[in-house]
Amino acid sequence: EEKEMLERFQQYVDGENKVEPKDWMPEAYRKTLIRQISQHAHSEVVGMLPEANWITRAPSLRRKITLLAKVQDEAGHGLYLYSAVETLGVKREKTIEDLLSGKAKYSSIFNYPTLTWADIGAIGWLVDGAAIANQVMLCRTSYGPYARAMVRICKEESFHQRQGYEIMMTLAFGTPEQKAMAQDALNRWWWPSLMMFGPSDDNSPNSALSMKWKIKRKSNDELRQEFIDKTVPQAEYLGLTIPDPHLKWNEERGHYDFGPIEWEEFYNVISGNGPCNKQRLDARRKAHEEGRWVREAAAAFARKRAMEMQE
Ligand code: FAQ
Repeated sequence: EEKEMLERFQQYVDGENKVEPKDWMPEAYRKTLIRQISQHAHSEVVGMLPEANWITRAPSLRRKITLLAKVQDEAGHGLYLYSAVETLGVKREKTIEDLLSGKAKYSSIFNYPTLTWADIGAIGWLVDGAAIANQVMLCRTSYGPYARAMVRICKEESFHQRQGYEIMMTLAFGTPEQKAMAQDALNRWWWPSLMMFGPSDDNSPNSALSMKWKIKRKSNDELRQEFIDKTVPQAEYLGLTIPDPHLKWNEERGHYDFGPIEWEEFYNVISGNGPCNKQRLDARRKAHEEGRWVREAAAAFARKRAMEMQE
């Protein structure tokens, strides 16, 4: 009977239908969604930290307002995604506990430091650019609540990407010192941005099932290539050099060829040993403790309101 259910589920998904929270789904489908969506939510929240580092030092009021709005958007994305995880039958408190204990993953990219203002430009341009490439495909993911959250998140990410590229334009077309800052930021963020797409397809244990069930609609390597193809002309426009001597247009493939990725660095970062992993988790733990009274007060207020409604 289980086999029959599985077959029917596959047909349903193959027919481009959305799976909704109360529908029957294979346990492995539920599990991998809980894993991916909660990691995604954690990434949005931890992702606020590298940029928050520059809010108080933004070079103008206008830049400060824009950056503040962007960082607040990321908090919002985290909240939609925690809500989407809850539709799968886990409490958000549990997923957050897993983040704070170091058990759950979040995107490798947020374990790198933001050393100069140009990093804020590079993050918007490259990190949000990579996030969009990945999330546009997730707008068509088979799980309804995740797909719908992605539509709105993508709209906001496009604004973030332009915000970053505009900072890069200002710097790249500015003084030689500003241009050098932009180049330095590109040098440091390029390779980590390519790692955001995850391991190469032949080393990606979750891909087979996720593709079969249409949770993922494009493979890690496909998306990485799309991102490179889209970004190279943007770097050329800025007059900046991508730090990859092997980068070259391949007429036959219709894509850019690129040099080898240092996977050892990637695995080192996702196993907790990147340059800022400890700092990021310490910051989240501190924020969680300091916010405890707010959560308790909100819960007490909700209980009081519920009692008043009964009377
Ligand atoms: N970092 O078998 P696969 C943002 C893990 S954008 C850390 O290929 P899968 C916006 C993977 O979880 C960033 N871990 O896995 C923003 C798995 O470990 P597990 C967030 C990674 O799931 C911008 C193992 O390696 N976006 O936040 C990474 O099929 C600016 C094997 O990998 C998303 O999360 C990595 N880069 O494919 C915010 C998008 N890559 O769980 C602020 C949704 C892989 O088995 C500022 N997620 N791993 O222990 C996805 O599309 C997928 O989960 C992939 C990985 C593509 C990331």
